[in-house]
Amino acid sequence: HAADNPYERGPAPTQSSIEALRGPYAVSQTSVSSLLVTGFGGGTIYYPTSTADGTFGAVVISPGFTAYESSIAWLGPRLASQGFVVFTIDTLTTLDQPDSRGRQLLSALDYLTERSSVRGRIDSTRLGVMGHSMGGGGTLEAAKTRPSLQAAIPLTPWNTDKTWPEVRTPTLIIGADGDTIAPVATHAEPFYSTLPSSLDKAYLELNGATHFTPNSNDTTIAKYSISWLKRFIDNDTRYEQFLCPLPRPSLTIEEYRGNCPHTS
Ligand code: 9J3
Ligand code: ZN
Repeated sequence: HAADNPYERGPAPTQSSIEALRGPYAVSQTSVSSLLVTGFGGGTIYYPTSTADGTFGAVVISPGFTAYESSIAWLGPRLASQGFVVFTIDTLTTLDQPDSRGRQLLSALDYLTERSSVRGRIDSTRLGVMGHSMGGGGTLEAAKTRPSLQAAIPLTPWNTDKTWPEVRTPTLIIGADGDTIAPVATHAEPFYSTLPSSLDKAYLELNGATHFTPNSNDTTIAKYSISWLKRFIDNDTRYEQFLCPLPRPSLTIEEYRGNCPHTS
């Protein structure tokens, strides 16, 4: 319980609590104008309304090529209501490439923890990154640059760099079996395989899914993202039960790879 882990937040999880459209925390939001920040394109911060439970870990999420914050907005309240501060961002231009998106994720994290109106609600030692497509490629870039990050979740990631042995951040890569824009055979799968074998890492391939599945509310993406963020940003071992033993193939899971039990 909380006496053993000062970072755990919220009640003991169940299958239904991680699948629910909303978690236990009521969520507020505030928008960040692109005119008032540098290094990224502004966005929306979703955060637990109450301050009664102390500080929370935080996650920044980047959209993909040609896309806006709106394309990943569903993740804001869905993750924040489980007990995280979540910042969905716009990029400087919609054409920015993964390396730029990686730098923008880090600029947004720095804004969030150092200057934003919710900075006092965040534990700046417990941070993560996520992103869709080129934003997922940027997620890997951000983790490579800043090994102090606690969790990374690339969603149907796209990158020309196919090898990620430098990453030290626990990483859950989510691919889609029907992705023809970032096919898993040339993107998500080699990204996963080239992460260090000693790293806490996992590969979830969605069944019956496309490149754009991460752009709509999706319970499989949500439940494993929540579990990964809780396990590695909050050190909350109550969520290990959803990650190990490895989930079996199902109607929504084509394949799941990983190393269990987790070590960090
Ligand atoms: O962010 C993405 O959707 C990347 C896939 C893409 O459109 O690449 C084309 C260069
Ligand atoms: Zn590489």
